[in-house]
This record gives sequence, structure tokens and C-alpha cells, in this order.
Amino acid sequence: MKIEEKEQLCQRVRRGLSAGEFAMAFQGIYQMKTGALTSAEALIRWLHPEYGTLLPDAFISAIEDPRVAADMTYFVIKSTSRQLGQWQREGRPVFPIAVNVPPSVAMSEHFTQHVERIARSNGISPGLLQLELSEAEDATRVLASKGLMAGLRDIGVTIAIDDFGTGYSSLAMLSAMDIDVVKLAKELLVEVPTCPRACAVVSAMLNLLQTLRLTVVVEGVETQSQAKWLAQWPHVLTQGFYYGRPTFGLANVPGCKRAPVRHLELVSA
Ligand code: G
Ligand code: MN
Repeated sequence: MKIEEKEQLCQRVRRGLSAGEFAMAFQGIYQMKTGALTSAEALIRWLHPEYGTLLPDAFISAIEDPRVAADMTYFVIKSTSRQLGQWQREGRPVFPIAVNVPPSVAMSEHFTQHVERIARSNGISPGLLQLELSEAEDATRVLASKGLMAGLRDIGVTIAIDDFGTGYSSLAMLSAMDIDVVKLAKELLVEVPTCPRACAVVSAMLNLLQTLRLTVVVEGVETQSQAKWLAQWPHVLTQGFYYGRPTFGLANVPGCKRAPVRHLELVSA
């Protein structure tokens, strides 16, 4: 993309964010063993007036611009907190929701205070928010290993590493990381369970993560045969089209009406 085109996209995205053209979809995350909902991931969509609903692939390149990254991240945190707050006021069972945050924004000044203020002003505990940092970004490594998230964790926010296995995947980093959740990249699951080599990779990773007592979310579960194969690891959490597609409105997330299971306690359960 040419520089002028990129600049135009950035401006258009920022205009769209303030004009209410963006909205959050939610995808459930489920306990393997029982199928109960534990949490969800918030996923941004652009309800474009000309092109219809756009997935992040269509506009994510704009996030390299620090102003777009900040505007979009705060939109996501505000919109998710608002919907959780409303859900809670309606007396429904609340569950934590993960939001995708670029490491550059998570590292920025006053980020922790902003997150806390947004959560509290919507009447929710910051502990209902989980930050997903992409492993595909170099800065995540610094962020997760150097205690830079301590302030966030002090207010109860949990930290997940997203897309694990496709980015820098430093196994040495895993032992040093100060995080709560590892989300296995959906690419790892594509050929499971038909390809023995793909199964060997995923098995080894799940066994390792289980030994480290990290909560694991397996992403991209699309078929019943994948779900059956994964049942060998009853403590994992699962996310994917097989369990539910991203959907607008918390009420449309499958399983949201029953009492959710507290996911961070599963490993030691
Ligand atoms: O990188 P991250 O894990 O945040 O990506 C989430 C994206 O994956 C969302 O855009 C979501 O729509 C998509 N997604 C969710 N479940 C599945 C699935 O089962 N298969 C595939 N191919 N994509 C999925
Ligand atoms: Mn994610």
C-alpha cells in the first residue's frame, strides 16, 4: 500500500471510530470437559457504510499508526466494558472478556489508569478484562517477561499471549513469562487430527503448557473431530467456529445464559 493510501485509510478509520461505524463481536471460550462458557473474546468489526461488515484483515494495517492503535484500543475497551456493565446491571451472570491490545499501547503512559477508569466508570471490576498480546509482535516478549504488566495485574487484569506458535515462539521465554493464559494459534490446528505430524506438534505443546500450569485456550476449533481429539486434554479451553462464531450482542454468545465457569482456576482444579 502506498504511503498516501495508508494515510487515507488511517484517517478514514479514525473518522469511522468517532462516527460509530465500528462494533464489537463476541466469541465464546469454553471448558473442554463440560462445554460450559468460561469467557469470551471481543473482536472488532467495521460496519462500513459502503462495503458492509469488514473483518480486521481489511483495515488492520492502519494499526501501525500509533493514533489509530490508541483510538481503536480504547474504543474496544470502552465498548466491551459498557456491554459487560449493562449485562451485569441486568443481573445476568458475567464472565471475563479478552480484548486484543497492541503491545505499544499496553506499554504507553497511563494505560493502566485508563483501563481502570474505563472499567470502574462502567461499573465493572477490571478483573473482568483480559488483555491479549499478540505473540507475533516482538514487543510482547519484552512486555511479558520484564514485569511491565505488574500494574495491570495489580488491578486484577489478566494477561494472555495470543497466536502462540506462529510468532517469535521463544520457548525460553515461556519459562520467564509473567502471564496467565496462552492461546494456541489457530494455524496449528488446521491439519489436526488427520496429519500425525501436526498432532505431534500440538500434543507436545499442550503437554508442555500443562506442565507449566498455564491456562491454555486452543483457538480455531472448527470440527467435531478436532474437538474429540482435544478431549485428551480435559483442562484446556476451546474457541472456534465449532463452538460458536463471533456474534454481536453478549446475549447471542452460545452458553451465556448459564452460570459461567471461572477459567483461571481450572488448571489447579
Ligand atoms: O489473532 P486472533 O486470535 O485474535 O484472531 C481472531 C480471529 O479468528 C477473528 O477474526 C475470528 O473471527 C477468527 N476465528 C475465530 N474462530 C475461528 C475458527 O474456528 N476458524 C478460523 N479460521 N478463524 C476463526
Ligand atoms: Mn485474539
